[in-house]
Amino acid sequence: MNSGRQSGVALLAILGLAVTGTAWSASAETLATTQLPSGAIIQDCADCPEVVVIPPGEFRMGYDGGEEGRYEGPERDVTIGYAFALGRYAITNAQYARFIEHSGHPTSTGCNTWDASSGQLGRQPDSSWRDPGHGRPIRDDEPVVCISWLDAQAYVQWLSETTGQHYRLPTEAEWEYVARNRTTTKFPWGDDTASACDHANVPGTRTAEAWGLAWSHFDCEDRFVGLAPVGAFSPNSFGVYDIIGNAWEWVEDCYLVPYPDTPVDGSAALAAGDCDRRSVRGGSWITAPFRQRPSWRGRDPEPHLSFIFGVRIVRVLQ
Ligand SMILES: [Ca+2]
Ligand SMILES: [Ca+2]
Repeated sequence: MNSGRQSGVALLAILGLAVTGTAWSASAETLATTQLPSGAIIQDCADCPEVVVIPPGEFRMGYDGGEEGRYEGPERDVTIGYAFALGRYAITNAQYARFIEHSGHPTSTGCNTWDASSGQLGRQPDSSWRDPGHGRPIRDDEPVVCISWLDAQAYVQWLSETTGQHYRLPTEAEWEYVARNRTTTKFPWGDDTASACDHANVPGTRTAEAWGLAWSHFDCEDRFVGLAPVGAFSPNSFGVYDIIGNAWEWVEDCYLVPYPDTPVDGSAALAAGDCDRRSVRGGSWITAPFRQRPSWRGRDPEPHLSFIFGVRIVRVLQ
């Protein structure tokens, strides 16, 4: 993370200001957050997650190819007619620990982790975000994992209450709009797979060898075998880090297949009654290449805990 700039950002945030890394700060106090430029960073308290202003825009969402039983379409044009602010990074262990400490929210246990002794994925009764099966202690600056969609909802509710701002999960459309990085290529960096290890924490040759992966990986030598600290790779064109790879990110929508005709305005698709499964996006440090594409959709029940599932948040601008 860019620690040298963080203190300045936090200081200005305390004063109710928002800044980008460059020229602008002096006039910020006179602007409403809805008027902030694309790329501006907002931080509502010194320990709060940084969010980046994302401009309105249009994009082609979905994909009409894909895996059998995992349809990503139909492709459709989506117009997001509003600016919003998206987490610059995934929520970290330090940020989640602060939430647990101050909210009294219980720690969910029984996370699905990798059992090294059996070489299998399985539910470990004592496993939780504090011990997600990394084989080492967790780091403050890496994404929190082993949190459920329900935990993620509790987090944004608490953050909203403590800051007086409106935080929520991203919608699938908002998430994919940013993840596509203004491109129509297979990956946000282009179509090639050989350079993937330069752009995101995805499984390369080192991870495949260390974990004995039974599925495909990228043919490049990866810097991180396992979860990486947030911000270890370059941001995308919106100023957002790690949206592809590292940890999957829960989103607001119910997992509906195929996509319903509406909404196509950036809002979340929701089920009429209870939702069986929620969408989760973006792949992880151990996910096969095809599932690291921006349009690919994971799906799991709301209470599900996984050692590769975390969350990124949205702050509504007002
Ligand atoms: Ca890696
Ligand atoms: Ca991610």
